[in-house]
Amino acid sequence: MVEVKRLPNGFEYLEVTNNIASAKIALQGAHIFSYKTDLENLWVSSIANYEDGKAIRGGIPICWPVFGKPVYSQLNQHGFARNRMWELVNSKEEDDMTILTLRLRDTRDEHFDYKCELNVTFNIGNELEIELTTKNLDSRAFKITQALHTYFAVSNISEISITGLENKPYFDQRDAAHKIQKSALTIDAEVDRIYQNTDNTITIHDSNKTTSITNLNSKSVIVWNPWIDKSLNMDDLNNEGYKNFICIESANALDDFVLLQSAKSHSLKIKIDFINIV
Ligand code: TA6
Repeated sequence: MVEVKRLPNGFEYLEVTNNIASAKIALQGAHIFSYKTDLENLWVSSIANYEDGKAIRGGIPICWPVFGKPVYSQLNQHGFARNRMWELVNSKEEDDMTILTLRLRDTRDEHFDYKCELNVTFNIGNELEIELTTKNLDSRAFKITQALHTYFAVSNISEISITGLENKPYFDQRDAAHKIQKSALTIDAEVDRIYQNTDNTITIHDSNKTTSITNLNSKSVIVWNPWIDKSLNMDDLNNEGYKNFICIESANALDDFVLLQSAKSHSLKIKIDFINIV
């Protein structure tokens, strides 16, 4: 079942239910902010904003047509797709799987003045698959960077480990230095890193769950957690909130930008498999 729901302030979202999973996707930003199988798999801040023009702190914001705040662009951090209204253009329902496609009609901006089509397809079932497709309808080529900025719910940030990034180079956004990841990643301080030349699969090991993330057409992965001090300055994250999420973002960033020629398309695709340990 797919229903359109509205919060008292008019904020609209799609509520999806099938035999296996349920999900909530805000029309602003095509922003999935709940995906439940047995348990909730995505993290959302308890004081997140659900209102026009503000991205929800949590779930999977779509960063497009830029990731971050690159020096070559005057666009706002993470672009405008996460703050604009998308529309549902296709849905297919089976007992164990719901497939929804949303489209952003308004893809132009004074700082990104190209004609293109932007679609995102969600496959909601035993796994969560997301495909973000940009098609260039302009006569000129353009460049994008992008990310599916996933906030994964974790039981305790200090107790997880992340594998699949070993021996990979990364750009540390904290001190603007290039480094190499030596072993499995554990978190005990703020992290804000853009891993480069990444392989397809990254795994989060938690006490109650193993999450495997498979990326296609993407060679960059961002790992972010604001830790204590940064959290204190964020008005949509409470002080303890950082303990229960890790952002692992499937991206095309830095040198892994996408140069899209006229009439060509590019799809950033992820498949996430959450396996509960009983
Ligand atoms: O992806 C990591 C990052 O770019 C961080 O630098 C941090 O600022 C985070 O995203 C959240 O950005 P936002 O604009 O959603 O507050």
